Amino acid sequence: MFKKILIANRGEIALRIQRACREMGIQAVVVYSEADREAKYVKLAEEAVCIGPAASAQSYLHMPSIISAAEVTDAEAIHPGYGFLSENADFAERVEKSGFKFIGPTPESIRMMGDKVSAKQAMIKAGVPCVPGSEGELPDDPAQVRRIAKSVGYPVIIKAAGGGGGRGMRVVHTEAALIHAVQTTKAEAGAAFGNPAVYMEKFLSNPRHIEIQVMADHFKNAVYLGERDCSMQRRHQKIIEEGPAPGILRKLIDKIGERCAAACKRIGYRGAGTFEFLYENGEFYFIEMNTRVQVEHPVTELITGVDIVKTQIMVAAGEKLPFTQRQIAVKGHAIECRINAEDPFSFVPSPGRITMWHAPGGPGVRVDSHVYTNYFVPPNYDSMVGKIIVYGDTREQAIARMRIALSETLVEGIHTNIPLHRELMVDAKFMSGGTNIHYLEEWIAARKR
Ligand code: MV4
Repeated sequence: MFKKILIANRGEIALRIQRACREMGIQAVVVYSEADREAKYVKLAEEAVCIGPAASAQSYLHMPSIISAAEVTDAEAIHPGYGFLSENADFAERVEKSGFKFIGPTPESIRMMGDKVSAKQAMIKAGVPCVPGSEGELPDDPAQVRRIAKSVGYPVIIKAAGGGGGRGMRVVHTEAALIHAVQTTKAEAGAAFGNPAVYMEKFLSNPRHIEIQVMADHFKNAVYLGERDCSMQRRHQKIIEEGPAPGILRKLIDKIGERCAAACKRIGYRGAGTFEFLYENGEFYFIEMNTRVQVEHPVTELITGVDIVKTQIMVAAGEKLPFTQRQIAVKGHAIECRINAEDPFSFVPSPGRITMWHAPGGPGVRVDSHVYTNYFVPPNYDSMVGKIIVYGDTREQAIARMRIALSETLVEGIHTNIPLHRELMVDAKFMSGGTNIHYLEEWIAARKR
């Protein structure tokens, strides 16, 4: 096992990874920007290296500074967390070329999934069901593009191969609008991602966003760890995630999960990964794969008992997965609320000094957060200040525990979205379960303050 790991991230995930290291007897080195000097993950670390100014481009995204920090501290491996460099294949490659282990999949896997066209082609080959659409990249010939759209059936969606997470897509309802939409999306994709390639899919109007967590090792063992429902989102920012997904038959999840695990084996995937699906009318359609640990990983940890971050580290060190598929069972229900420093009505970020932070507790309540009373939330990064994750035997119990946890949470000095979560936890449609990806935005539009 590694003796020392460098954590190339900040905030709650830097603390989460540190906790896994501590449990495994591994020394953790953290890096921080000038804006994060006072962060809890820095204060708690046995070793911390300042890697630059507040701007991410000059600190958490600056590969030479991070690799130098690993060199001067004699770390053996680098954990990228989520966001920042976590899905940057060039970073993974440079980490390995500099003699460190990258805690994640190979650069080839990251590259394959970063290109949404090659990701989809790999999944089709592996028998994972995908949204019907163009076979690969759209050709240049407008006549051919029209023919493809006609056979897919309107409405269609044009997506950039280099996009993902909601960036670089355009819905097209009629043939009259098709060619202009393709050209605009291509131009934007070329400018934003350095890759003008686009592809086409049937546009699903009211899907849910369901994702399957997987873990794989170097020995072609791959296991799926159930699913999460991440449909409660606004502008592609998830705010509530839960597992299992309400109302979806376990048999169907198992069928899809087995395909995901088989796909991992086929492509030589290793580490943690997430298969994102749209779910509509009882069918699953693969859209993208994430090659990192995700913000919402605690939901899966609570319903399966697997420590995802520890397992990532074990696998990266060359150990076998410590469990088989037969040993994994989904039990109970977990819900995560992301607590953001933002106005609960306008969603405008609300950085600044937290004059009072009191975290909730009690049975089945987990809080993953890096903040504390007197902490200054810097304006330079994502507004998430923590996550409240609850577990219950049933979904009803989990919701009840979340209501209590939210009512116990006291934050002063900044605005947070806790009032929004409190309203949603008593919303009739949320309580029935199974709302789609549009629900939250519609609910916000109709909300009275
Ligand atoms: C779609 C779709 C409907 N049909 N693809 C948005 C994020 C990116 N991961 C894929 N996205 C979508 N792809 C087809 N063929 C609708 C969305 C979408 C969405 C997906 C998941 C969660 C929230 C969403 C919000 C708007 C649109």
